Amino acid sequence: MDVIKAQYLISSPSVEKCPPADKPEYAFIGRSNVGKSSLINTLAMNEKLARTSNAPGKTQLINHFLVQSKTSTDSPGEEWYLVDLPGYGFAKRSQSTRREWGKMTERYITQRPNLMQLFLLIDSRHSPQQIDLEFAQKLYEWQIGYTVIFTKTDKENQRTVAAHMRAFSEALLKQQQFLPQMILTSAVKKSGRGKVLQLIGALNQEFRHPLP
Ligand SMILES: Nc1nc2c(ncn2[C@@H]2O[C@H](COP(=O)(O)OP(=O)(O)O)[C@@H](O)[C@H]2O)c(=O)[nH]1
Ligand SMILES: [Mg+2]
Repeated sequence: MDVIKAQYLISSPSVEKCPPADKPEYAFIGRSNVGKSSLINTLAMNEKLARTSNAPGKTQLINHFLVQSKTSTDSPGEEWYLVDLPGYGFAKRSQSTRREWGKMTERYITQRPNLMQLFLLIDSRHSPQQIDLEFAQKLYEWQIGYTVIFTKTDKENQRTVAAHMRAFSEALLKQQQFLPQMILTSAVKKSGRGKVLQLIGALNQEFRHPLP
């Protein structure tokens, strides 16, 4: 898949305020600083794209990007949304801000009709973190399928990354029955980009307009 164009569209305070659910949508969530915006930039091959969503005041919002792609030169182009969700685990936030974040993201994740896949980003430099496992547990309770993306794999050697991935898988299997698909990425080396785009391309084919 070739990304032809990607642009920032809008930042929304709630699922109701999001753009019409008329295109397949892919959302990214994880701790603040895990690399969500960097991954979106890597997918779009535009280093400046997701910076908009890092602007003060926009960090608590649902940030939509519109992407146009092509799978081959003679196929018609496709349009889909990338969504940069506000991160969790930001220590300086108050209890009430965290509660707001929880309500907004839960409603977005469980109610957005065109959400084809949620990507849960995990920092590959660390052994399993409680906050990530708790969030994965919530997704399991809400019965939301997701794909795990390990970020920053350029920062550690392959053995360490593999050990962290294995430990995370083992921790997940203690709380859920099946393992999600897992993809290793680096925004520095641009690795894993093809795998994520391949998955998105396949899911784009499955997209059907939701009933009103
Ligand atoms: N080495 C390396 N640094 C990364 C990678 N992804 C993100 N970063 C850095 O991690 C920091 C947080 O990234 P950002 O995308 O803003 O995280 P977000 O808060 O989840 O959106 C920034 O300084 C990025 O440059 C990666 O794959 N490799
Ligand atoms: Mg960000």
